[in-house]
Amino acid sequence: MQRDSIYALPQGQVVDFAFNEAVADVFPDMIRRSVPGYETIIGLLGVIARRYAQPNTQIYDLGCSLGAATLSMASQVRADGVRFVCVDNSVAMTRRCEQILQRHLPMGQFQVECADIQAISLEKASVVVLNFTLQFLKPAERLLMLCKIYEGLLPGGVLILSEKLQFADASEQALLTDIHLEFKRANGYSELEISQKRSALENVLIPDTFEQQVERLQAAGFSQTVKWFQGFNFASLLAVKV
Ligand code: GEK
Repeated sequence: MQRDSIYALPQGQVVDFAFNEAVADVFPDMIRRSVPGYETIIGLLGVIARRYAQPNTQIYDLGCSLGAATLSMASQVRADGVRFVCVDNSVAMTRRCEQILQRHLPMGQFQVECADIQAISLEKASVVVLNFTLQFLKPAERLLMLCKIYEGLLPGGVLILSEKLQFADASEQALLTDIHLEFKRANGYSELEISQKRSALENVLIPDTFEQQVERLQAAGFSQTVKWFQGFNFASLLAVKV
């Protein structure tokens, strides 16, 4: 695994974060050292998919990056005739994702598409994963995305939605941000790396509160929403289409 040192040297002007070749090269290390609980979420969402995957349906991994969620689900799902559809709009990610999945899954069991997740249509979906992806869409476009997912899900289907959270209560926000900073320091990031990455993400990753997430899921049609994981200011929700 290549170590992430993208923000280790001072950058005159920090430009907006992009999922380019340099990021794709170090992505597994970057996300593991930046998102508390990432590896646990990846492992456990496979178990959730195992519970909800229906035979002869599709499982969508939206904003798949290198396909970690798909690999976890593929190792757990027992239902027959399930196909994985992995979508990401970064060609650097989808090229690598395709190669990784080819090594682990039979051809015909998966498809990797380089596309904006807002432009695809979902069909016969029993499980949809948005693992830290919705937060990169413009806030005004997020509800429409969830409505589209709801429409594409079969009855009994589920959405697994993981997001960085912000908190309406200022002291809760300060406390969890502070612990998250310590998590990054504990994982070897310097103060310079932390502050340059923060600037790069400022206009790109816009977090919502848990309450906003639940309201939006309900507005999209999901009648049951459960928070099944939280690590500091990062959480994962399960939304069920009854
Ligand atoms: C994982 N789910 O390892 N359309 C398609 N892809 C997008 C869009 C969009 N509109 N916006 C962002 N992306 C992965 C981790 S990373 C999370 C997901 C992070 C893609 C983007 O290219 C990137 O690969 C992914 O969403 C977000 O479980 O880096 O914090």
